[in-house]
Amino acid sequence: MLKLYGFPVSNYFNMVKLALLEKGVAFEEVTARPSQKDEFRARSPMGKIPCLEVAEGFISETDVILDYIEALHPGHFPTTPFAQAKARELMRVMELYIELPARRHFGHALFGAPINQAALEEVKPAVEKGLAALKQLAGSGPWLGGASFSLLDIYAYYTFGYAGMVLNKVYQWDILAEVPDVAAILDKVKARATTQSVDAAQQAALAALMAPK
Ligand SMILES: N[C@@H](CCC(=O)N[C@@H](CS)C(=O)NCC(=O)O)C(=O)O
Repeated sequence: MLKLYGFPVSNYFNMVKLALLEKGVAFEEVTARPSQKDEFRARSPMGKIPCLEVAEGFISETDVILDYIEALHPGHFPTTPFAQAKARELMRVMELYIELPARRHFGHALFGAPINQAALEEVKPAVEKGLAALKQLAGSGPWLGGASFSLLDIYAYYTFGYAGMVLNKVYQWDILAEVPDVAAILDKVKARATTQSVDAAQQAALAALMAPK
């Protein structure tokens, strides 16, 4: 059986978990925190979560894991080369130009670390560019990838989860208001029973993490 390493606070872990649930693929969750220890880097070379254990070995990096799952259990990604390339372009834009810049404020907004002054100036214009690119690339619905619910919707949902919360806290900036069509799609993702179960586990894990020790 597939083993998914990570823990439910992680937005990337939750992307893979939701994809597996949506596809009805059996998997086991193995609790793991990011770690630079040799033992964990043997599984996930950058020490990040998630990683996936399959019969032949380990796979890390969320988009690569999603590709692998889709190859085994198709149905949630475009099938023609150009549409696949455009879908990957959209996912890359969300990761590199929305999630990653917003991540520079995660320590402060989620865990009370001091604000990163350089990030305060740099992040907002970076995310503005990412949102403009997303707007340009997103089709006309009803889902991000077109006619049907796909990995793109899953990727977007967990990209915007923390990024939205954090940028709101730091800049009082509602990034979803900038992309209302995407916001409407994410509302539909949120309403799915699978998403609700992933989100409930995330909330419980977050509450445990924040609880006074
Ligand atoms: N590019 C990676 C990002 C994964 C990632 O950043 N995971 C976080 C947890 S949400 C992590 O492991 N952080 C620890 C670190 O960056 O060392 C992916 O797509 O899986």
